[in-house]
Amino acid sequence: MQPSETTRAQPEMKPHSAHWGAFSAAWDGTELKVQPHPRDPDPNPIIDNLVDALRHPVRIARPMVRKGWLENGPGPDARRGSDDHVEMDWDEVLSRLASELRRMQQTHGCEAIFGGSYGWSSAGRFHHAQSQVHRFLNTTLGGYVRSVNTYSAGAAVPLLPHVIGPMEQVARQNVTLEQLAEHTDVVLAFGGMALKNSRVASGGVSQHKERGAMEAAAKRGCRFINISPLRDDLPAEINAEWIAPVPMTDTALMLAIVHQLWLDNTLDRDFIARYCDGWNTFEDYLLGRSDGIAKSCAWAARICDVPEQRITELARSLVGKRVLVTVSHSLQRSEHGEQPVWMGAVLAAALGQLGLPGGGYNYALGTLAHYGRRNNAWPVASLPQGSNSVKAFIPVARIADMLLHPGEPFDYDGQRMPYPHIRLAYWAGGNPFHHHQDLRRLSRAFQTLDTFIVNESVWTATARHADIVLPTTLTLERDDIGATPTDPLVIAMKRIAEPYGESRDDYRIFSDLAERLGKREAFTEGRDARQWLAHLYEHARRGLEKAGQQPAPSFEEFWAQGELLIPQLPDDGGLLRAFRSDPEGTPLPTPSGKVQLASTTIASFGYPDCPGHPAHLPPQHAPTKEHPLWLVANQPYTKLHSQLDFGRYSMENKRQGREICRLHPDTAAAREIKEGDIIQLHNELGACLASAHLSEDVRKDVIQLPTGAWYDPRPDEKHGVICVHGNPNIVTRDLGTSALGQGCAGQISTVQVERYDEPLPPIRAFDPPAI
Ligand SMILES: Nc1nc2c(c(=O)[nH]1)N[C@H]1C(S)=C(S)[C@@H](COP(=O)(O)OP(=O)(O)OC[C@H]3O[C@@H](n4cnc5c(=O)[nH]c(N)nc54)[C@H](O)[C@@H]3O)O[C@H]1N2
Ligand SMILES: Nc1nc2c(c(=O)[nH]1)N[C@H]1C(S)=C(S)[C@@H](COP(=O)(O)OP(=O)(O)OC[C@H]3O[C@@H](n4cnc5c(=O)[nH]c(N)nc54)[C@H](O)[C@@H]3O)O[C@H]1N2
Ligand SMILES: [Mo]
Repeated sequence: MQPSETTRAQPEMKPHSAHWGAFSAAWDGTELKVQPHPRDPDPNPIIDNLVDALRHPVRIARPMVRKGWLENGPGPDARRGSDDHVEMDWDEVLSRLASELRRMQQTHGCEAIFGGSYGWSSAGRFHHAQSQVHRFLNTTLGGYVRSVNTYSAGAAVPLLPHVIGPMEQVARQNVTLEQLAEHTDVVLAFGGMALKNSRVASGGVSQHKERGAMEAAAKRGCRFINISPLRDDLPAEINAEWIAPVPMTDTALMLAIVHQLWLDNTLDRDFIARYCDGWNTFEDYLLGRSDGIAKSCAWAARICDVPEQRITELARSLVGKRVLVTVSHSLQRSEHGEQPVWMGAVLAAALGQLGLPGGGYNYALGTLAHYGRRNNAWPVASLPQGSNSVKAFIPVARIADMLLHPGEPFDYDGQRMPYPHIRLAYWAGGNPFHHHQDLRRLSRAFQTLDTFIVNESVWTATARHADIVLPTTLTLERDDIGATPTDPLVIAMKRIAEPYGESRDDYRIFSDLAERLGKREAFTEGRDARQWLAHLYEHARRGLEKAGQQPAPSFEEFWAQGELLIPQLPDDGGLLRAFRSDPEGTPLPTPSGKVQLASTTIASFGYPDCPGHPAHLPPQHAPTKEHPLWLVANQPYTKLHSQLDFGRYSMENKRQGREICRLHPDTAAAREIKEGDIIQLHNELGACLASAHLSEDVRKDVIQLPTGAWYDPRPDEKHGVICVHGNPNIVTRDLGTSALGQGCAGQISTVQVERYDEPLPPIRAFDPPAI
């Protein structure tokens, strides 16, 4: 060994955090060393995507302006997405952008500015890009058209308050993993509880406890039933049973279970009488008095493609057991996604389990690390957003509809409103060309804008569509505070490396833009980034003191220590436990104060796609002769959404540079597809390539291509556009879940698949564009 190697100073490992967990890292100028937090029993391998991210060529080094925008000025432009960009220095780009923002506000008002900017951003509380852009638009221009709800739970968020209570309480402050480990006899997991999903949480957690809790429960004898088109939506270690119904038929399966309980007279009628409202309406539907069809096991067997006897046996096996029903977010991310969310609550009520330790209904338990945990006694600090003078909003996944149909009406949760006419959109911290459906339509939608601005650190397809691209730092290039409502460790997220190229923090970008709009003070309140960290910390520290907790150290002490463990609230079972023990004293926040097995409010909306009780509603888009397979486009194992798709762990798990698509060996054989072949998935919207992986863990009429591969479109004679990399959103349909929620329905589509024998087009998604 060279003496210089042994004596070279090793850079210090410093604490940091990401949505996939707390870690420490050190950067020596060429390589990043990353280590998960020592208290993490089950670290998330996604952490390895950071290793080669810092100086990857796909980083954006300097501000960029689209050629067409520079030459012709603001205005609708079909070149967006295929145009070249030119470099511009910071001073000039910020001045031009400030005058465009002023022009927009003065000529069209803030109602013409879309600032929804949906996306996961990074984990820190202060540099959270979405919060930054919202605060900027509010404090400098007076507001913006916002979006409500999430791609995660677009149907569940508006539905649950009508039925049982706010999502936060049904998902997050309900049955804990501790209760599951100790009390549950049977977990009926609709959509599974995949560890790849539950090891992710916005803001990050320092301990991934899901695997341990499920193992402990299984060891005690708890029975896990994975109801999903994919076998591995529950971990192999717990020996789960697998029931694989046809996608989007879960409501029928749940109805049949309740029907069987009715037949056997094993319904918990006392529970229903005391705690529920609307049984008669629901029963009329269940028994077929209202529509002539009894929702029997035989009926469901035909719809779900699950043997009748299996459903009957399943129903009978639940009686007298501590049953926990979970419904993953994915089930509601498709047409009529409201129905399984509602029916899950009805099933748990029919079993009389709501509010019992380890029992009842925990919507979305197992889909994100925030669920199933105790909540902190410390309120999470976050950047104040200022106030928004614009009242107009859209449900988040109606973005393309809004841009393509200004002024036209849309329905949402009992209201009818016109789509605002948007001329300028500002995005920071999201990637619509990852999250949205029917990407060709989305591309057309962005072409209608006068100006599209994107703050990004890497050349995503969204950045490539922008007129102005402002390069931002990665989280590793700045100081921040890591804190979530459910993990007791607050982390001093320290800067690990210098900013790349000329990239700047979103905060600095917005501060300098605010300056040019004459509003610097309003945006910054006179604080620099460091002073904001101290301010946010101090705010929370005082809150803790007020709550009668032990005094926490000062910001400087906390920063020097690198982390702080804070107290958590007791596991009290939340809203549903309180309701169970005293239904009159602590009623549910629903119209009747009880669980709504049917809802006169929802019935009064008159929506055919969301009636007044949970129902099995066949989708508009079921498989056809042309598109005979269901596509499950779920969350990726190897990354969070599209973030760091170019990173090590993600890249190692591609083949020939393509995303991997799983299909059943029989489905493959019928198409002469072998392991590792490049295949093409297509439907009426477009096509994409992927590498075929044959697996018996997939239903025969289902293929699975996760999201996350960066959109890499090429013109295609037959299909219009083909994504050569494997982004499934080229073939997902841009539909709302229903008139009630208008949520994203991107989880499921229908496609045909075949072997791709043409010469393989190169991947260009990670090459910087022509400059
Ligand atoms: N077909 C299909 N589509 C889906 C889903 C599905 O199941 N099927 N799931 C949906 C779901 S649940 C979700 S939540 C969405 C996720 O969609 P997104 O949240 O939009 O996806 P991300 O890849 O996390 O995008 C975050 C972007 O922010 C950028 N970023 C990170 N930190 C910063 C920062 O500090 N500053 C700035 N300016 N930028 C930053 C990253 O580089 C990245 O491009 O996808 C949805 N799309
Ligand atoms: N590694 C990783 N983890 C993540 C994310 C990520 O991008 N990467 N994203 C995070 C985010 S933002 C969210 S919102 C959550 C999302 O959590 P989910 O939406 O629950 O996650 P998915 O993986 O999309 O779907 C879970 C499973 O549901 C099954 N499924 C799909 N359709 C049906 C159906 O009709 N019926 C039944 N019974 N099952 C069905 C699929 O087999 C799929 O694997 O995950 C979070 N966790
Ligand atoms: Mo999500």
